[in-house]
Amino acid sequence: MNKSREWKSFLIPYDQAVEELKVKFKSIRREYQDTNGYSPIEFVTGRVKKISSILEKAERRSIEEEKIGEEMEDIAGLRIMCQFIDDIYAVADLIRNRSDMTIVYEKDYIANPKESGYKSLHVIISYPVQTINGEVEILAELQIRTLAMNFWATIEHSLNYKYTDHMPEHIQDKLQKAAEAASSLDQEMYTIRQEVITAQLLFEHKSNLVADITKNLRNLRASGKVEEADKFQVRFTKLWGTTNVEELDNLSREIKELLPSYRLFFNNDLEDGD
Ligand code: 0O2
Ligand code: 0O2
Repeated sequence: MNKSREWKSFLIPYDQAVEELKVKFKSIRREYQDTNGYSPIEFVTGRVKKISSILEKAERRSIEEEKIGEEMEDIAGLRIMCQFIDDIYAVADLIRNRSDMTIVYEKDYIANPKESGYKSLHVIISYPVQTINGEVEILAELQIRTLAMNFWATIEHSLNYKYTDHMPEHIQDKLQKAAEAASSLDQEMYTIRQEVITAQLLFEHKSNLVADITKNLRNLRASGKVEEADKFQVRFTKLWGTTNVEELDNLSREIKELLPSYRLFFNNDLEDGD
């Protein structure tokens, strides 16, 4: 078998793990949004390490080629971005309680930032992947961080790539200051956490109301109550661009109150009006 095909087959479970884990963490986000309205996960990205980076790291760490799977933890990597620092630990708790992945160990670079100024919580997991040859247990690295930590790490990573091991001192200094500024930003944002969450919940509630009203106005028209629907429509047009959620709530209720009696007659033609 040629080398490139060997690498391809070695990386298959890692590729699959990244795809599966992205789906799982995105589903957690959706589930939180649909139930709580607020999710500790803001967004998720993932990647499989490039072969050149795997080889470079193996050489740097003196890892023999046959031991790469056992000893290199970040071939499969997920980044989970959070709005606030305590969301990071909420996500870590969530991972601890799952039965489909096992935590091998954690590195808390928030409590103990790296010399560079890097902050993130790294959770190394063992994750079972089903392949055509049976189950394979692989390691994956979950980097959990705030948006500010992610901003800093992304920029610093690019600069590191440019300068490799020879980052000029004045740039190192700037990065140190930027890391401190990112931490202050996280702390400042934390002090208005509740306001931010309330605003987001309100936004989510309003989006749901607008969707509901639009759907139920269609249902009302379909049931023949065109005149009533037109009147509601006028009120809705005035209201939907405003922040008057209370009035939107009232409007939504009034429309719904008209619907059930019509449902009896037009059951099959109506969309779900709940
Ligand atoms: P949605 O509905 O846009 O949230 P993918 O292939 O899309 O599963 P991949 O390749 O791992 O994901 O990473 P990619 O394409 O860099 O981004 C993954 C998701 O993160 C995408 O959303 C991006 O929109 C989202 N994303 C990236 N940067 C930011 C950011 O700064 N803020 C926010 N809020 N989201 C960001 P999805 O998964 O396509 O869905
Ligand atoms: P990628 O895919 O380019 O991100 P090491 O031997 O230091 O490479 P180790 O000890 O196995 O790695 O793990 P560590 O240092 O806990 O975490 C490695 C990953 O964390 C890195 O992956 C980065 O993604 C991130 N990271 C760690 N330190 C820093 C830092 O100072 N700045 C930035 N921007 N990111 C950091 P790689 O290897 O860079 O791969």
